[in-house]
Amino acid sequence: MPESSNEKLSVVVVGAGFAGLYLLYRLRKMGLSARAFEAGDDVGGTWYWNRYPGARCDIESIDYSYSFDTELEQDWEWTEKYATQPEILRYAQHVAEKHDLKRDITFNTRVMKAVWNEETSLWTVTTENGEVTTCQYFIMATGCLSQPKNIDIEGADHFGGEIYKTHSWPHDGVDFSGKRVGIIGTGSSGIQSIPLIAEQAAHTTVFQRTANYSIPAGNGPISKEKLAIKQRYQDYREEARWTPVGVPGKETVDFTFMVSDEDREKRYEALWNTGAIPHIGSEFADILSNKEANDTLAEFARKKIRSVIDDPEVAEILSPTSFPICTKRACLDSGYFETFNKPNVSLVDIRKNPITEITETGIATADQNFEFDAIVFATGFDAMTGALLAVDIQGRNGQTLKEKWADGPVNYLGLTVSGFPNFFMITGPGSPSVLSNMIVSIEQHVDWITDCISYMQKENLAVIDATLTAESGWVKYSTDFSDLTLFPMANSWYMGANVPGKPRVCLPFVGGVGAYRRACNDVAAQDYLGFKFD
Ligand code: FAD
Ligand code: N01
Repeated sequence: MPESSNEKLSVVVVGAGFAGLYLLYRLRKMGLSARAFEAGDDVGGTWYWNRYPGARCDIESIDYSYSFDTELEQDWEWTEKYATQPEILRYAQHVAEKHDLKRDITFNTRVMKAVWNEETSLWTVTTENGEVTTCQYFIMATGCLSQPKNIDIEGADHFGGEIYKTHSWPHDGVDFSGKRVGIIGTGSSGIQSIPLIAEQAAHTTVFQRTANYSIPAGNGPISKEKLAIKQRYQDYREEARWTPVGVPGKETVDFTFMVSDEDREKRYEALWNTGAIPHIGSEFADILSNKEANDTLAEFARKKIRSVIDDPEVAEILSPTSFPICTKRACLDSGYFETFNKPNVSLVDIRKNPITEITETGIATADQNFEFDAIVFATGFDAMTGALLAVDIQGRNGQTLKEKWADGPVNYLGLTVSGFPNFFMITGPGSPSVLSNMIVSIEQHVDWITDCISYMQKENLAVIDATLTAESGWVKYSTDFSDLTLFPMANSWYMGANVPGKPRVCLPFVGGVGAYRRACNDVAAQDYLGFKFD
């Protein structure tokens, strides 16, 4: 990277995860000058930062991979059904090297501010080092789950022992041998890391606020049937693009109470044994919209928990009841529940016995003080909007994105925001993103955005902005869709409910990847209906 300030580019990209990498690839193919700024010191995004023990994908490797490079998809060999974090990171690094992408990425550099200039129709982007770049298009590829949630527990900085956070795990790993470890958080990150930490530590204490649904991963080698997909990979990818979640599977046509209790049980059993996270909520067409239907699957999941836990009181605490199954992202685990049968693992129900503060020596709850050598925070993210709002983005008339989104992240197609010209988001709020196989969604977004820029070049158009009417229409459509489902019943990060003070809105578009793609394609086919060009 030239050290110069005031570099002028066609496009500035923020982030070098899977989204930033593919975007750079496409922009370069179009002959545009582009640079990505990345806060980390390497590519990979999620898979660069989240190096905690047990971190791995919950979408099968055959599905969770790029489709744009047919040579890559044939040459790359995944070693397991669900790839581990180190393997996915190697894959991202391999892609960056294969396509020589790193020369257009400035690492260790956080973007702090981006301001639209109405006179020049350019964005001015400033990094934390004070470097200033101007560009025609400003694209945030900053990820949905990259901005950690602030630790909102009193005294967190008083602890004298070791502190670890799953989202920014030390690169050299951590040795917990002989240590007393406390872990706060039982979302996917907690559920993946707890069994491995407990294997090593002298004693592990898990602080659970909300019990979670989790399915056994049944990880292992990739099956012959799955490997055979490589012979028709591009057709399979095309199929994936039109499914609800970006992974091919059978279309659900049955409703829960159309089948006998016995048949339903058999179908749930089969589902459980495949560890099929993408399809868990769609075994029946009404699981995500009818609470009674949802209860049948939720009770099945609770029965599974009770069947593996020795102590009925512990089983009770671990059994989720406070939200419908699949309205928070269901987890995929390897021996999570069984871990609580170990003599050196304790569970604290902090709904009944709340954490009062973190002390110099451990964690104090209402009725007990715990002493630890290390505390692990697996407390999640300010999802979907956190990384976008962490940058001071100023659009037309000096309006900031923070002001515009004070009551929730209004947007058009989850890709653009009215009043913020030539600004795009990859997998932003209002898109299916986190409810899908994210690589499928990332590729679709990048393709749509780069096609839009090509269209503008061809038509000699300099500025694109979504109309307020189109934006309100999309927000209404999105909200109406989520209101038809059970998603609003959960205090989930999908609803912004995990971050105090965050507006409660369903952040992802729940209508599915295929329907969403159709809507985006329709807009483009009608000369970008809902946008104004200058
Ligand atoms: P990210 O990978 O998050 O990359 C964004 C990058 O932007 C980061 O490197 C960050 O440092 C950088 N950045 C952010 N703000 C700035 C700034 N202001 N300046 C400079 N750089 C910045 N999805 C699935 O589909 N299946 C899974 O199994 C799955 N597992 C996951 C497991 C974990 C632990 C987590 C956290 C997420 C998981 N996801 C999964 C979602 C995952 O985030 C996506 O699949 C995908 O990796 C996102 O890629 P991205 O490039 O959009 O964002
Ligand atoms: O975060 P989370 P995550 N006091 O928000 C608890 C993806 N992912 O990092 O539920 C006490 O899910 C909080 O409690 P509660 C995936 O999309 C995928 O685990 O708010 N507890 C919860 O238990 C996932 O959904 C994989 O009551 C506090 C936990 O911390 C997303 O990333 C692996 C607390 C946070 O869970 C986020 O997952 C990892 C407090 N003050 C991540 N604050 C795969 O398996 C929070 N908690 C592929």
